Amino acid sequence: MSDLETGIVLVLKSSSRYVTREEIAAGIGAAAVDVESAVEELRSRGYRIDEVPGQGYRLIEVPARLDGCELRTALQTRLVGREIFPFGQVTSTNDVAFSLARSGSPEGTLVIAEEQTRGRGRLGRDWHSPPGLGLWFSVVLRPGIAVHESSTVSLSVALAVAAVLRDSYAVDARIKWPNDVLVGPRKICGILTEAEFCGDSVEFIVVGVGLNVLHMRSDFPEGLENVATSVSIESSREVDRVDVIARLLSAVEENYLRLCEEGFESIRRDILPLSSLMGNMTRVRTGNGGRVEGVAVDIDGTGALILRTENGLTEKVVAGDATLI
Ligand code: BT5
Repeated sequence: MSDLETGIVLVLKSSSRYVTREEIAAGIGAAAVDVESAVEELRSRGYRIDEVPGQGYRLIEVPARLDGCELRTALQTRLVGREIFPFGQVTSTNDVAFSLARSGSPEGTLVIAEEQTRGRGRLGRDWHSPPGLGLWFSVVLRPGIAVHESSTVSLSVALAVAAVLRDSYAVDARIKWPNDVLVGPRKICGILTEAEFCGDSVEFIVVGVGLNVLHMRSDFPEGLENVATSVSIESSREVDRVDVIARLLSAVEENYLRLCEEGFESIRRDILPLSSLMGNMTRVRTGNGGRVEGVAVDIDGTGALILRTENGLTEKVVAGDATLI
């Protein structure tokens, strides 16, 4: 989507009346003749733009799909989404973002898809990503942290998701260490971070976010209908995917910059009261087939979960799948 098209959509959105070709051109510093062809291009992409001779253009409707132009005009971020790769269908946005990151794409690059055919969770698990219902996206970040601090990035993103759901949609979202956002026992969002390392430091991290947005209960397949939920199911407010992602990416950026500039401590303090595990008996299955049980008492400065076990000792868990007992 060109800057010209993005500019036209912004001008039309900011006006409730008809705007002439010349006014648009002057507003965005383009030639009037180019405005005409760009409007045609926007129409071919699903924008309904009315035209009245002598009065100009008026935006009637934007495409229902998540369109690159719509995103560009909605985003209020400086870093996240400064390059956007929108797809109709993709295997996994994390796969695309990972190769982009490897080939040097800048920090903040956003890959987003209407549908993923092989959406992934952790440890090879599937992530259900049907078309038109959710937000399935990945962001390339280059935080300059040590390998053992990697989980602070996904926790910062989880906090951003939970805060937006709480503040803008009145959803009682909680963070389940290490990578889920839940409403009650149901999962509304999963986060998958995949990183490339250089020695002891992180070269880049791809943060993949899957947020169920417009699903009704019947949209979830067997097996997920009792464990998954969506923003539309949980919120009584109007839910629009472009609005949701604009808010989400602003919050992700804010937390990420806070993490890079101030460290994890203030984010950690915000996470603790929203953590679904804190103070509760928790079982964590660790990657190597191990199992730790205890009361979750803290998340430390590296993002690790601290459990107090039955014998009164504290155990630090760096990664794993946590469930409440
Ligand atoms: C996660 O894994 O929760 C990370 C999910 C990350 C998805 C995003 S979408 C954009 C980007 N591209 C990708 O390919 N992935 C990322 P995990 O903790 O392993 O949870 C996976 C489990 O969640 C599955 O085994 C199911 O039980 C459940 N699940 C699958 N799809 C779901 C959905 N849409 N909503 C809620 N739960 C789901």
